[in-house]
Amino acid sequence: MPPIKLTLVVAVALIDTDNRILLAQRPEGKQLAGLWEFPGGKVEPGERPEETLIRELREELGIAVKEPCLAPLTFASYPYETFHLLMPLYVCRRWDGFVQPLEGQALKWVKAQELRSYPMPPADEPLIPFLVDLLGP
Ligand code: 9L3
Ligand code: MG
Repeated sequence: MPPIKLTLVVAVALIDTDNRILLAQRPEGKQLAGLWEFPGGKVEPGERPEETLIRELREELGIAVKEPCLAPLTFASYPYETFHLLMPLYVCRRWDGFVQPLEGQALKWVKAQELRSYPMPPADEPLIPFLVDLLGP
């Protein structure tokens, strides 16, 4: 068996004051285009996952997160053909600035129980019950 290439990606459930969660649609031309995901991205060499989260949210959404929750709520794990994705899901309720689609991506704020209606990457889907548990219906 060849060694598994592990790819570490971080994702965040941004939660607003109405307990809605932000979903971002993956843009045309990217892998998994059109699917709705928890925002985030790949951990670059030398970064700690929390630093990746802060960078990705600045680049993709124009917001400054001060304190992502200290420990991830849970982890996604998904075996793609060419790599195995490991993805902690952080929860964040406080940030500075206004959420903007800086990469042209569509954005939607959705209640936990509505998450199921949005087609998601296979790694993201198993995270939904954890958010329903955290936030209630
Ligand atoms: N991915 C899956 N769910 C997510 C995120 C942020 C990312 N919530 C997957 C899609 C790609 C890989 O992780 O296969 C890297 O993401 P990106 O750098 O293309 O956003
Ligand atoms: Mg990304």
